[in-house]
Amino acid sequence: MAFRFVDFPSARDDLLADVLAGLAARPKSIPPKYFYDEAGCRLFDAICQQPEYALTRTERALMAARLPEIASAVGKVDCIIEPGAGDCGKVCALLDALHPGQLVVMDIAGSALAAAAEQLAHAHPGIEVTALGMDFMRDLEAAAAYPGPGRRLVYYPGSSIGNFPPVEAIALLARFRHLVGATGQLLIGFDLKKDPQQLHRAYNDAAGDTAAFNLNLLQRINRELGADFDLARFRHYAFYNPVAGRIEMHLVSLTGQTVSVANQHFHFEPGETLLTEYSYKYHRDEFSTIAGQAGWHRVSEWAQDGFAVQLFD
Ligand code: AVI
Repeated sequence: MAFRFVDFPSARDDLLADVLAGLAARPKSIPPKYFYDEAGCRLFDAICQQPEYALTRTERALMAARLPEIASAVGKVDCIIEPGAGDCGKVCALLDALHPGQLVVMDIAGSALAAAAEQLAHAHPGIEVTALGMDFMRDLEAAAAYPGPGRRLVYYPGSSIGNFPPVEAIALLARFRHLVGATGQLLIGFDLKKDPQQLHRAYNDAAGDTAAFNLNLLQRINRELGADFDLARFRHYAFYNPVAGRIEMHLVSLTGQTVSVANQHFHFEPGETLLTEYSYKYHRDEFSTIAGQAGWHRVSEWAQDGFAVQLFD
């Protein structure tokens, strides 16, 4: 088995700076990447089990059903690179279909990533697995040093691209382009525009898992930064904005209140919002157009039940 883990600890010290900057901004906001502490990862898994949130299930079904076609459209690949790989659960099927010599996975939750990637390396002894504990939004370029020579494929599933506003999405896609070079490819999954009521339900599940996931962000800030958010005085509020083509997720202050974080004080008016996440939805051609602005050219696409996977070179 060939496995290595490289930690970039300095890249993960931004929580305090980002929270202070976000609370000073108008509207107040906190980047969604901070949802994923241990409890947040568990809650996200619970969301994916909810009947209203079909995104993850649909992508899995699409990938399973179309894998042979996808593999033949991709062709020979030497290294698969997955930013934000989490528990490495999505890339397994691709490894079995594409047989690359190398896999490079990155995630901000370095130790969870390392454990999952090591297991993957055990199960695929022919693949050299590198796990990078990093915030790829900061350090993506450093990942270029790990794949060997040959053809690279960035795999970015799960509609994670939807969590970036289009201008930032284009910038990230351009960085992927640079990472894989002229011969490289991008295989990306994203959620499609659909009935707003269906989208609304997906982010307001009856079991309350999305609400708990959203509120857990405040819990994390209390625990890790010694803040004093009173969770009972904030409410999960998510809705689909059809003009912007996005779900907006907020935590709305139910009262006037002042919160302390690292000895700094932030006042919330009653009804004032803390923006926690955008989740953009696209038409198929709309997405290909923004990828085109980042230097990608669409080769193939597969779509099923409101979800699409597109392949670019
Ligand atoms: C990870 N990301 C694609 C999810 C989404 O749907 O935007 C995160 C999520 N937020 C609330 N529910 C799920």
